[in-house]
Amino acid sequence: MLLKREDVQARTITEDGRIFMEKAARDGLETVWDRYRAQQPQCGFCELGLSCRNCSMGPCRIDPFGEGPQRGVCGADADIIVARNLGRMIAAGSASHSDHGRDLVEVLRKVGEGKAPGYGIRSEEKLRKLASELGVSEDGQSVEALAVAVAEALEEEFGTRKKALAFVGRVPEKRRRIWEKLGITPRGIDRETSEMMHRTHMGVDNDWKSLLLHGLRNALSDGWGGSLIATEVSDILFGIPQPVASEVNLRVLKEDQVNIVLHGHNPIVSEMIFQAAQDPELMGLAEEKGARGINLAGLCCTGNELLMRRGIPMAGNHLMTELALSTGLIDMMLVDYQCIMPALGETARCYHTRMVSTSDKAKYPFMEHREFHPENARDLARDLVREAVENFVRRIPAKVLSPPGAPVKMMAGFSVEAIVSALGGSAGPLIDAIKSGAIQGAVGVVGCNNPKIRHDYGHVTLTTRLIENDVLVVDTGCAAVAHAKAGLKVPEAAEKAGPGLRQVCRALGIPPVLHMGSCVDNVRIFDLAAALAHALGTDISDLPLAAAAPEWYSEKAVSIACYAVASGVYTVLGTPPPIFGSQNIVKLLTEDLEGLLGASFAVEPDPARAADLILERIRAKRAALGL
Ligand code: XCC
Ligand code: SF4
Repeated sequence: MLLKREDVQARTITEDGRIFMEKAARDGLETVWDRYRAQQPQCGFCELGLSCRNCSMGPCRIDPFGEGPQRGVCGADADIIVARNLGRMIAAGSASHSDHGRDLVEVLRKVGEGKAPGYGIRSEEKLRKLASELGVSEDGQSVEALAVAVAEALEEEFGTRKKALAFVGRVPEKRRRIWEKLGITPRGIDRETSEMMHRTHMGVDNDWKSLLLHGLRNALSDGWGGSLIATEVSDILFGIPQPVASEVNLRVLKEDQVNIVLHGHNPIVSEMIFQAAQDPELMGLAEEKGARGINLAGLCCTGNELLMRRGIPMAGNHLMTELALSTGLIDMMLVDYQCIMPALGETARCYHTRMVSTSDKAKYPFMEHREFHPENARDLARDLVREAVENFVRRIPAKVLSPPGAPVKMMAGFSVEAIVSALGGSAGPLIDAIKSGAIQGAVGVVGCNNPKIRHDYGHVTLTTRLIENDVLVVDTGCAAVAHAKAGLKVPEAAEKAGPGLRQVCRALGIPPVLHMGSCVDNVRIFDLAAALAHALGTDISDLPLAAAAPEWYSEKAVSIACYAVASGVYTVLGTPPPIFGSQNIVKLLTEDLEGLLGASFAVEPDPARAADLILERIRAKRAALGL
């Protein structure tokens, strides 16, 4: 399977990506790009959102040219089918984030009950803040008892019968009134997802507008519910991120050290592995085996979580996960859930790498399953690190290729708390910089990689344009890793920013692109936006803000994009979502939502043009504010 040089160039902008795509091909591996090619042409009905298999009278599809059938067997037309499909994508995304949140709440409760050895409360400050927000009385409670009470209150949010989630209280009042008027204030987190599955069953909600409105409500239950709980409880258990220096790309894997790579999303397992890797006994064992130490590195969002709090380096983002294995240097890869390609286990069989799955709800072909629970996590993490160390000597020299050169330096750890403290204690200086025009606006560039788009090209092109135009970029997830690899996350990158943003970054010693964390941490961006809106006495939709997901692939990204727009933030998608089979829905999402929510979607695969759309939007918002 030899690759043509042009193919490699067309697939990624990264140097390590190119080197290891060729290495993978030499080793006879099949990668995500090969499988993508083998799938061509992909189904046009599905691309347009026009196929349905929600029941067994089908599957059905609608002819987009108007010549063949215009209704499914049940009578559903294009609008209904597209809306139902989009609704189910949102439900799946929201469920993923929220279930991740639920797992953290379980650990919080077990910590309070003294049943989670090795875990603890790292941020009592955040625990107390949440307690007061949730109306949990702190009177005379020990920290442990408070942890249990807060966990109980959070469990209630998943199935609450209240009219609104507790965290809706963070949303500016004007926005809350919009949600009330539209009937999309999110209630119980699980309720909204479950209701979406119900509504999209054959013969339930057959009004495409009401289906889409519920989609927004379901997404809001993620953004102001499930994801937010995941982020806040992670901060309580593992600490609030603070600015930290680290490194990125495949060169963070070290030939002379035991390399353990953590891939997935939930910090519950990775934090325990981090602790075990500090153990002097295990470090001694590594030395005995001839290694100079135990090196941890991250992939995807579990990596981002560790990077944000511990400065652990990142090996890469979503499309680098297979290529990381092809270094032959990974002694163990531990995965939890989400974005872990089921191909990885088989890929690893070409090397000595031990692949270990850790979550009761996520198993994969050709991986060993070693299940983590709060009770056993500390001991199991030690066992696994020991096994990784023992595996170091089994490397296959003929299959090892050490990435040449040095990793790229980066800075991460920009929680809202860290940003506010970098600004000297309040959001005031940021507001002043926006008012004066030194910073024209702020944009969240987030989301995945997708083999449909040249790897990292969408992120880096868009973000470079934005900072050149004095727009501050905040990022999360795989986009953040792309920016870091491109060198945009060091204070010196201020050179690449326009004059206003450059000056602000220099004065504060920060990069022009601020790493705010993993994908659930997108809620940090909305917390910041809500705080700015409060400070200015306006709604989020009045601010010069936008969001973009230039290379998104995941259902989670659909949920994020929907809660972004419903929260008042204009959002540009690079990969086209499967909605183009319904002109009514395209018009609603890209135009009419503006009148209802003060924000809408745009779809623009060319990142340079996406930058223009965003800059235009920011100018219009500034003008409306009289800036
Ligand atoms: Fe997954 Fe979060 Fe997407 Fe990356 S960015 S591919 S969702 S790891 Ni979230
Ligand atoms: Fe076909 Fe309707 Fe069944 Fe969908 S729900 S598969 S459109 S009959």
